[in-house]
Amino acid sequence: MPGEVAGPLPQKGDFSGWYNEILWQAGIIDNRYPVKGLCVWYPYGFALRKHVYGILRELMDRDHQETLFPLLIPENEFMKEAEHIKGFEDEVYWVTRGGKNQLDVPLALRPTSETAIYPMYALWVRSHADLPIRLYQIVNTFRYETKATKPLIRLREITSFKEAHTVHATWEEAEAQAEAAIGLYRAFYDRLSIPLLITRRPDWDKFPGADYTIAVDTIMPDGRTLQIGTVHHLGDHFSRTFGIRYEDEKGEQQYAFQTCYGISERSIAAVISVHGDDRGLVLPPEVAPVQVIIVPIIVGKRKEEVVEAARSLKAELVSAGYRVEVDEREIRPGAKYYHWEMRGVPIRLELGPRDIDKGVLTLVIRSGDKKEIPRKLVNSAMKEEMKLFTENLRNKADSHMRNRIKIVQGFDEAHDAIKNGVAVVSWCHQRECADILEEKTGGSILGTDIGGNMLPEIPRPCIVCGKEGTPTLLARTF
Ligand code: 5CA
Ligand code: ZN
Repeated sequence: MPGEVAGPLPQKGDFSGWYNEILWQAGIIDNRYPVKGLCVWYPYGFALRKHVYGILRELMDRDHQETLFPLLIPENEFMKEAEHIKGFEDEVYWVTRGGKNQLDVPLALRPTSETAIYPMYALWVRSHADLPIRLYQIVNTFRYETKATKPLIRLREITSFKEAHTVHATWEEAEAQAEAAIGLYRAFYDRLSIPLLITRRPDWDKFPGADYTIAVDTIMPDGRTLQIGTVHHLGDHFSRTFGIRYEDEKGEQQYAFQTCYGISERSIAAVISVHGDDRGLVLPPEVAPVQVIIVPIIVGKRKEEVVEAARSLKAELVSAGYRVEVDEREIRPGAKYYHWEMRGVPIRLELGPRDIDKGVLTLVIRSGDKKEIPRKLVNSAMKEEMKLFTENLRNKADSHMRNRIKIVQGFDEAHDAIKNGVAVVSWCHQRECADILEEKTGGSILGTDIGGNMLPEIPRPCIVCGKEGTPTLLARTF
């Protein structure tokens, strides 16, 4: 079970050690499944996933519909879009046998679902009145990743792939949808108090088959960036290969325009990594599986009375809508504190005989602050404390990120800046300059700034060739 024979958690400064250990010690996932790149969700991790994806569903459901397509894609459909195949062919798992029989048509395990969904869209779309279509699904996808796999970050089975696929009458409407999708991802990550960098990917690094790709990244504790979502304008590339056509108002056949956008359990990796500390997880209250842990301080004869008081406190908070547990185990309070801090519980309430006599509770925030509150006011105190806690998380994460973004002029300065964060350079959008820039600094181009990254928009000479450039983000990436 999680946390059993746990050694001390490495300091967060040793991010890689900390990350690998915390996933297990906090009961998020077990990485010991006997297939590389596949992980098992512990129940506590699964509960965290449920709350995070609950937010995502709530946002999507406002103007999308949830759906479910098959996992298997016939080879002939998968092979239709040339760019798309080129992008994915080295990463696809193939099912080639059913029992002892060789299959006539090999079946791909979806690495993403364009080629599963679009043949059906070709059947569904008939007239302009059928548009727009905005569907999404949350499924597992499979990618035979060749770089080192990492739990929640680079998986071969992505268990929590939210992919949206939309169809529109015009290029402009698809563009507006891509904008709306970025807004949606902003809202999602804002609820998780995760600050974002939003960039337009260089043309040669866009999604295979897209007109352009917008990426959202965040900065991890070791200064590397993690791409935690992408939005793609697909133009009419896929509609032409799959024959997704509609009759316009004049009765003429037109190819549709499409977008797709995706988020994976990297969103959960970001929550864990950005907010966690040396003592374990620090979870935003909205997604914490346990929001309040009640620890009865049991001394001597009044044990039953204290446990009773703790249970009725729990009942009151549960009926007010909070997720609450009482830790009644026969172990030292210190061991309980350690256990729940590791799991990121935002608020701890301690309750002993003296507190009962005084009509108070001892409240300890996950950040460490401790205070006494009147027992009677516990409900409103929870609400207030969780709000404050969330604001503090957000402010801390924001300022942390801001401090890690540096506007730089030369290669050496860029090289230094990306040791612990993101360098902003001016770049002219030419491939040759990008190659030189990446080689001289050891960084990768995330993309060009598209606003919202708190950067001044001043055209300056390209750091490589001196022609006019635009602000571009450079980092070491996951
Ligand atoms: N069809 C499009 C949009 S749904 C698509 O597949 N886009 S993607 O390839 O960019 O994937 C979407 C997001 O999934 C990425 O931004 C990244 O955050 C995440 N992702 C990609 N590969 C993996 C992986 N191997 N493990 C975990 N997450 C991944
Ligand atoms: Zn240049």
